[in-house]
Amino acid sequence: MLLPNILLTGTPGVGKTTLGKELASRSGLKYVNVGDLAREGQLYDGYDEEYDCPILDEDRVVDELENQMSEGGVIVDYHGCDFFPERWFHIVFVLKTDNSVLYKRLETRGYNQKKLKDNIQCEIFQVLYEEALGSYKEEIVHPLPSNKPEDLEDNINQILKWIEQWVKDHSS
Ligand code: DAT
Repeated sequence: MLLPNILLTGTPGVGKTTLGKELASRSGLKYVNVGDLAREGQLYDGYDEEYDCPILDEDRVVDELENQMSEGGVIVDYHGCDFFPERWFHIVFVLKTDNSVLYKRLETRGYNQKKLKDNIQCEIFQVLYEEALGSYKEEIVHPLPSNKPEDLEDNINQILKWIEQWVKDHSS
């Protein structure tokens, strides 16, 4: 059976991991967290002193994922999306969270003032939404509200329906 690949993107803290894991368990699709994958495989290319974090080796991440992406049925979670091959994804969801809600979530994570400010600005300026629109066909990029538990439930149900329809359309 052919299965679609789904990209979940958005500013850190918007709820990609929460949605991705729940969606994987309810749909049977595989969940890949690119941050975890990079950490496990040390897929880094230097260190960013300003942001105090390792720099992702994007080419090695793409190589690492290529086989399973061509098989299909993968949910990818990452706060960036312009370096993945466009052909990988059948649909792209950009999660969005109100600033005050996002601020509290990131504060709870213990982010310092600079990291908090940068990420809130990233959300205000819709950086990831613009990046997704610049990297994929507009008609496959969908914003999703991600403020409260009901949003999570709605998003899951909506995506499950989309997967079901996609599978029907691609079975012959
Ligand atoms: P991300 O993977 O985008 O960094 P996350 O899934 O780790 O985000 O979520 C960050 C926090 O927000 C976490 O404590 C769970 C919570 N959260 C996620 N989606 C939510 C929703 N729809 N309603 C309420 N809380 C949510």
